[in-house]
Order: sequence, then C-alpha cells, then structure tokens
Amino acid sequence: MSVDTLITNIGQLLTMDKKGPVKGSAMNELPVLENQAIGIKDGKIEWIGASKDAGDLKAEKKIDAGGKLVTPGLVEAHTHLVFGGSREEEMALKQQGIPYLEILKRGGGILATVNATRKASFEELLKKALFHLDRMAMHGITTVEAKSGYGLDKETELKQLRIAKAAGEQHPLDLVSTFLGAHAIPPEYKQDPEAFLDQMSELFEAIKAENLAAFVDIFTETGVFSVEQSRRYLQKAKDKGFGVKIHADEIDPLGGTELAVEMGAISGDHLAVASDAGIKALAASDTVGVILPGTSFYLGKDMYSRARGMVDAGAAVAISTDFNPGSSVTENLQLIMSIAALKLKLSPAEIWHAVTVNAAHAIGKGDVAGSIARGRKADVVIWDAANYMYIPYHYGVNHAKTVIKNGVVLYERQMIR
Ligand code: IZC
Ligand code: ZN
Repeated sequence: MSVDTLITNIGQLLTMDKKGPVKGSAMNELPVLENQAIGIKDGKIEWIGASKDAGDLKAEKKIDAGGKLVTPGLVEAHTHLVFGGSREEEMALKQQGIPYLEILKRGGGILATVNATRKASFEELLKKALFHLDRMAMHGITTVEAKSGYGLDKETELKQLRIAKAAGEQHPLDLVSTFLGAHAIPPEYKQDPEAFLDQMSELFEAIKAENLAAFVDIFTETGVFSVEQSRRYLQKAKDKGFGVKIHADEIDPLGGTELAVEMGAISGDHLAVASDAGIKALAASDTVGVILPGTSFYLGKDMYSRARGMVDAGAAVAISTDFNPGSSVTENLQLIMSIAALKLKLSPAEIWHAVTVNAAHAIGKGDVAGSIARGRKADVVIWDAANYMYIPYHYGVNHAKTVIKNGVVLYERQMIR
C-alpha cells in the first residue's frame, strides 16, 4: 500500500472515534492508543496501525512524531469571527467595576463593535477574519464556527455572512456559519425590539437562498431579547429549515437553557447561570451545552458554568473560546482547556471530548470533524507533549507542533535553537 504522508512513532494517539454527542460519564472514557502510525492519502485517513507495522507502507512524505501526542484537529464551536475594530478601552471600565450589560446599555460593548463593523469595508473585514483563522490554525484548530451579529441591519448582517463564506472558501480551515442578527437591539430600534426581530427574520429567505448560514442564534438576556421573543424568532428560523442555537443564561438566569432544550437546539451556549431544571433538561436531551469559561474569566466573574454538574447529570458538553472583541479575546482554545480544568473541574479526558467530537456535534459536523478514522478528512495535530493530560496542565502557551488539515501541513512550529 502507498500513502502520501506517513506519521510514525506516535507516543499517544487519541482517535476520538465515537458516535457522538458523547454524554455524561462516557466523556471520561478515553481510549488511548500507544506506539501508533497514521497513513494519509488524498487528504483523508487511509491507514491507522501499530508504528512497527508501518514499514510496509510506501510514503512520499514521512513525519516522525517523536513519541509525542497526536489528536484530531480541535473543533472551535463558538466564535464571533468577523468584526471591525477592537475594544481595549473597555478593560479600564471593567476594572472600575462597570458590568458588561451596563457598558452595552451605554452604547459600548457589542454596539461599539457594530459601529466599527458597519464602517469597515468587505476587504478589510475579510483580511482580519483570515488573520484570526490563521492564528486559530496555529493553535491546533481545524474547524471553526463563525457568527454574524455585529451588523444589526440587513445590509451589514449580509455583508458579515458573505465575508464568513469568503473566508471559508479562501482559508484551508472548514468554517460553519451562524446568523446572529438577534445579538443586540440597535439604537434605531431601542423602543421596538419586536420590529427589529421582524427585520432580522425577513433575512432568513435571502440567507437560505445564498447558503450563507446553517444556524440561527439569538442572545437571550436581560436588556436584549426575552425568552418569549427568542422562542417566536427561533420557531420562524426552524420553519425556514435552519438549525437553532441560543446564547443562553450567560449573565442572568432567564431560562435560556430550558428554551434551548424545548426548541431542540443543536446547542445551548454559555449556560453560566443555568438553573437546576435547565441542567436536568439538558442532560435528558441531545442538545450540546457549549461552555465558554474564557468569558467568565475575561469578564472577571466568580461564577462559572456548572459544567461538572452537567456532565455528572448526563449531559454532552463542549468547550469553546467564544472568540470575540469584548468578552473573550483569544484564539487559543488550549488556554480555555486549562480554564476548564481549573474552574469547571472537568477531567482531561472530558476536556478532550469537549473540544473534538462534542464540539463537532454542536455545529452539525459530527460526521466529518473531531475524530481520526479511516476515510475521514485528515485533520491531525502533533503536539509538543508526551500525553493528553499535559495540554490543560501547562497553560497559556501554544503546544501545537504540526497542524495538518485535509492531509496538508498548515503549520510547523519553529523554535529559536
Ligand atoms: O461582542 O461582547 N456575549 N455576545 C454575547 C458577546 C458576548 C460578544 C461581544
Ligand atoms: Zn457568543
């Protein structure tokens, strides 16, 4: 047999080859294969076996993994990728104790980014999005979800979605797009949020026609959209054939987690202040809880999502960065894995499920991303680590050594000596 690329001498291999979403105690069951090799052909996984048997394979390119850890490319299930400007001046406001929702109320926060995004050109925003995708790839991410929501008018929301589509076409990473027109109430509609939601739902048709998004999302929060408004809006989206997601129970416990389950959402995201009833409902459903502990960390909160309780209750949980210019400014999902270990008390095995197979399920890519298996896309990371427990343990730096997407080496880390 001949392959294009052969990776030998893999110390630990996590294939994550499970039918997902992986729920409850199964998230802690992590098969680890030792002394393995992987053959890649035409961008796909062709062969997996013991490294000692790889000698029979002819290969154009050989990569010695040096006894290190190899895993599927990470899946990033929640980002606000396309935006103009940045909000570093809000850090001082946060230090003065001004809450996130208060900054938003004063026209800052999301609305500041909306102004910058409306002003920026297509090319400018695309260039910026591609830069952030590069950085995500350099940190071992091979599939990314991207939300709109910094336009809040028909024209700019469509512009954001078209930029995400162009970014997905131009960048080697796979991109899944979500329409988050219902991200905040723009000043023009302050007195009439219902009319604003009507405007946004009028876009569903055009978004479908241009194939600009797979999912529709809404920010269900105090001062933004109520549970009732969210239910009506998401039902319209479902009627048009979209999958739905919710920014639920991020700051105030409004019952967004329960709503996500009731609506059959593919994911309920944040869930930082989810109620006991919400957690119970989530555990009994196939909705994936996308937990974003980097946001609690970055907003300086003491309250983290009860992800430990969710997994113990039997739920499927994913972990993501929430990369955005306001409440979580990082492309480094490895850092979020450390925060998940320290603040959510998830085990390394649970965390690896949360950033691979379960994250893939949370964005409808469970059958193509988040695992290493014969016939699948060859999205593979070789880490500067001997074992899987090491990544959350050694925090804040990039451990990705070689990042392979569709069988092609995208990134190879360079040291100074
Ligand atoms: O720009 O602050 N929570 N949306 C809902 C965000 C955070 C993103 C932002
Ligand atoms: Zn978000």
